[in-house]
Amino acid sequence: MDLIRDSGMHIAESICPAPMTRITLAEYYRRWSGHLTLCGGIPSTIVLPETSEADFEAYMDELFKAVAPGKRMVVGIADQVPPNAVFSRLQRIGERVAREGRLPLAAGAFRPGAAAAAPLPSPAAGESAQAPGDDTFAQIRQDVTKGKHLDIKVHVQALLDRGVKAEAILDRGLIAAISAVGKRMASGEAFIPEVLLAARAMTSAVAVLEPHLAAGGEANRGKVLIGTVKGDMHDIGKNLVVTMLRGVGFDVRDLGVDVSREKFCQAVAEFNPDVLGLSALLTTTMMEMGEVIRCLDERKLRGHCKVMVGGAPLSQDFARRIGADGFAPDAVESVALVKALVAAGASSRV
Ligand code: B1M
Repeated sequence: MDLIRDSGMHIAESICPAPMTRITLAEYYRRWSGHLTLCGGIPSTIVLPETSEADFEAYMDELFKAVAPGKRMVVGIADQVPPNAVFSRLQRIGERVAREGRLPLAAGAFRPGAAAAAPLPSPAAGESAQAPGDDTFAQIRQDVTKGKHLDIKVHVQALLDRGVKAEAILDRGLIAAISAVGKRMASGEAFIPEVLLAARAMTSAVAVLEPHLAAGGEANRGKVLIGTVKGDMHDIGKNLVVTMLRGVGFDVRDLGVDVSREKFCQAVAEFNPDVLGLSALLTTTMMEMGEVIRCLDERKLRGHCKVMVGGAPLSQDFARRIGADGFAPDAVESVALVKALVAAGASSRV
């Protein structure tokens, strides 16, 4: 970055920041803007239907803060507007630049998305921000945020001992906190080491919750093979799915993360599962799921093996488009879906 800054060039065109690449917009602006005029700054994935409305809005909320005071910045979509962009988002980008883009930008001054930067997501409908019980989870949310992987075990156990439900600890404590960390990561306020520490704390807390989340199983329900696709190292959500499925009696073989098509196909041939589960957390790796399915089809390995997909950027529609047999938005739903897929047996698609 320093070589480009010092090169004598005047313009850096098609700046494509995180989440599509590794460098945040705030970082580009901080390091280059006194020397180069920056063009771009909005990754093209942000306007694709695969990116949720919430993530699109959160990105736009952070944009003006990231490039304040805004000199030598020409906002645009890098490196081009993709053909399948959601048109209304292009309109909203224009509207927001017109409304909020007056120079000099004061970092944070025009941000309607204060909620996106808040430490916790909004409470559920019908629940006030100060609803009774919200404080109950404050300590473990803080443990995740600060990466306290030892303290969190004690705190989670204390909540369980008080009779607080494991599902509530997971949803309102752990997932709420890791989601907030993710938002800070997207806006350049949190960096990989911090996220790794948060992920480690979350993993050690889930280990304490596991026996409580997955109680009451019956043996021999069927066989499930599961893994995170090639190029993707995220496994916290996938591991929760594994815990829930094992808990209700499925025989689960977990191939881990960064699993190649070849490895999935070999394992399907050997293990002969009723269901193959594919997980992906990145918009850049979700397309790999379709390739795995194509590979299975080519090798005629989908006889009675159904394919379930899951992961935050996915949707039912995406699952249908890549030829999966089902999509589960979370670990609880994945249990119901696997039961249905095993029961359905043969070849019906979503
Ligand atoms: Co990553 N990361 N990350 N990260 N990370 C995200 C996903 C991101 C949204 C953060 C952000 O920018 N806001 C972003 C993706 C953006 C995009 O693609 N559009 C992102 C990025 C960009 C990256 C890197 C590229 C960062 C970089 O290097 N610049 C890098 C990629 C590395 C790689 O994979 N090649 C990276 C790295 C990492 C860490 C290693 C630091 C760490 C992962 C640690 C680990 O998993 N062991 C990490 C983390 C922790 C996150 C966030 C903060 C949290 C993910 C998580 O665990 N959520 C995440 C932001 C976010 O999600 N808010 C983020 C909690 C978990 C319970 O939920 O995984 O959604 P989830 O699982 C749910 C459902 O999705 C579903 O059930 C689960 C439980 O209910 N589900 C399934 C999941 N899999 C399923 C499979 C099924 C069924 C349901 O059937 C098979």
